[in-house]
Amino acid sequence: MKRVFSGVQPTGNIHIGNYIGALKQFVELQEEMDAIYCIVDLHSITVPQDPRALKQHTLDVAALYLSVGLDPNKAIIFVQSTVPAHSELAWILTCNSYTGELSRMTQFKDKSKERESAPTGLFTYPLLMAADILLYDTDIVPVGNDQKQHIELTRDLAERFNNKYGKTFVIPEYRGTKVGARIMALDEPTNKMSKSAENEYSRISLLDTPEKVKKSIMRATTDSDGEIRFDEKNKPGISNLLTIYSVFSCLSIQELEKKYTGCGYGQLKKDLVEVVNDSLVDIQKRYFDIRESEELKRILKDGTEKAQTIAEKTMKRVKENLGFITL
Ligand code: ATP
Ligand code: LTN
Repeated sequence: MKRVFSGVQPTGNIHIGNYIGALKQFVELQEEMDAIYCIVDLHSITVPQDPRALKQHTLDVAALYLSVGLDPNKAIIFVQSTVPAHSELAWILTCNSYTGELSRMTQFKDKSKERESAPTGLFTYPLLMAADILLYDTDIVPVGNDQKQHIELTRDLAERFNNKYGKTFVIPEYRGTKVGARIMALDEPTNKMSKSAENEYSRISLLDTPEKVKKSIMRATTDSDGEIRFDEKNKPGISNLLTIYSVFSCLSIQELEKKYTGCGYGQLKKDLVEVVNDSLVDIQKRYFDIRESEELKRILKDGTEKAQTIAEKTMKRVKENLGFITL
């Protein structure tokens, strides 16, 4: 059976971009693969976090994993920092990587641009991500399109290591969704929808109220030509709304274009509000049942134990191949 691994940062505001680009695939893939899903708290501290909020957000993401349909009987769900091997392997990969290849990562370039001085962790972030993936002999990594370059780097690192030290790692593959691998911001549809964008109306979070969803969609930036047609280059706003509509309604983009021929943008937006809110109601109901339950911590503890067992095996192989002694 193939293995799937992925992770989400506990930085709050999980939005429909995260859901469409990543979480929805996680749920589908747990049915056909050996699935491991992580809450990557070590990644989140690459930028400053408030310790109390971090704790809350970690449990929030865990509860959201379950609310969108991850099943602890089918998938291992755990928190990254509870398995120390992630940091250990990240160091080993750091020593087998080059600053040149890390400097080419577009996420680093984008995120460091916003700051006067870039935190070192932001620079070495992809090595920790590679460690996450390689620790579990991962075949498939479902992520949004923004992470594709990190998966390519992971493949390079694994191949380099295997060539130098003998076969140690499985070479993983990127898996993106056909529709929605990059959901755009509602206010500026040429930017990706992001958790950290200042304008809260730029995104729809999974825990948003129906009123907030309505405001965000009704305010979404479109264009002035008035035609409902999918054309990402010339009509990024409408194309983004059609993509979101398609994912939540299970109608294809072509079906939607047909349905809305001759209609105004207002009608499309009004219907989209309803479609999104209907889907979020179910997720939110499950979320509030799970979030405060003891069950949640039990699931995470169980996940740590299972992940730890797999990670230890890989680390044994890595250390043996590197020439570290075992006593
Ligand atoms: P930020 O934008 O603040 O950096 P993020 O929204 O990218 O954060 P992550 O936890 O880093 O959040 O991402 C979780 C998953 O969601 C990743 O697989 C990522 O590729 C995916 N993802 C993030 N934004 C989008 C988007 N706009 N469209 C599709 N997938 C996305
Ligand atoms: N960098 C990813 C989160 C992440 C991840 C991973 C995804 C950390 N480790 C391993 C897949 C596999 C992001 O979403 N920004």
